[in-house]
Amino acid sequence: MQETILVIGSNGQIGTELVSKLRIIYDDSHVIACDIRRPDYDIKNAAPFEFVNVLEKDVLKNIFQKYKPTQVYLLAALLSATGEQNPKLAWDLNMNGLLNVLDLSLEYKTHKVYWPSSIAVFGPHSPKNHTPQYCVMDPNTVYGISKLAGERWCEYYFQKYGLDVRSIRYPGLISWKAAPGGGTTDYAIHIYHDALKKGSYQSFLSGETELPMMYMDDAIRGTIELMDAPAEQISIRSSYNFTGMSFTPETLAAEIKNHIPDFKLSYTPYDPRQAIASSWPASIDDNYAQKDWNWKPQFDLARMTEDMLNNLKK
Ligand code: VAH
Repeated sequence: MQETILVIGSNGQIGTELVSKLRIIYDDSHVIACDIRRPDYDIKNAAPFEFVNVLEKDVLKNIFQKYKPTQVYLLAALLSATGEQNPKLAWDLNMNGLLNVLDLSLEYKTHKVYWPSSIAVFGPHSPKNHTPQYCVMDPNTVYGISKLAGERWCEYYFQKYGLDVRSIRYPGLISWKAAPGGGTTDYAIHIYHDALKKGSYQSFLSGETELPMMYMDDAIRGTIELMDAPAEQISIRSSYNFTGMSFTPETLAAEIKNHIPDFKLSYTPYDPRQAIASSWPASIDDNYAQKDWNWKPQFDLARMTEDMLNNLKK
């Protein structure tokens, strides 16, 4: 059965790499990149691209009508830091964008829908270490609130209407190909760029702030492995805990020093993103992902740092 896949939010940090990977696996012309912004690459020669604002349901409906997608990935969202600067837009985009896609996926009998959640769904009263799949979740960012509500809607559309929606609670994602999207974990990307450019970095998170993280290669592979798993193996229809590693700015700097011995890490004065990071888990228990669809990360801090620096040097 020929797959036709819509990737909405294709220009973002995840979308850019997901589209490239899907176009290797499936026929180029059957992976349609959709975004509100024109992509950086030359769209005249690249595979299908559609301008889509996921809040314009009539425009979105025309895209579903045109392509009759068998799979839809909805990645468009405002992340934690930018969401706090524009709470109502973050809620509107993250929530109503999802509901538009869920409704149209039902209407057009899309086989599988993917929607990312985040470890931002946990809050100050969630267990801090090895945070379990089920626990108290009191997110205090609009981003986290919208992702927690979105998880409830995904499970509802599965249980009530049988829509095959799948989701992962991404940790902080680190990559070099596309710019990060305004998150709290973005320090772990900027540090590599500055280490090469300036030999130093001023972190907006304190040195001992431990957060769950993952290299983008692992995140993309895990996402596709989840989407390829047989439906009967999927026991979580809200969103799977998922992680690669945990580290602090200090341990990250120490690893960078193995490559750039004179690298200096310093800290900015208090930054609002510290409060967000402090409300999140330090580490995640992703035993359900391991059990249900055999999740295993392949990048640790050392291998990620080597790959990041080698690629950014090019
Ligand atoms: C953010 N990168 O910082 C995202 C992610 C867990 C963090 O959700 O908002």
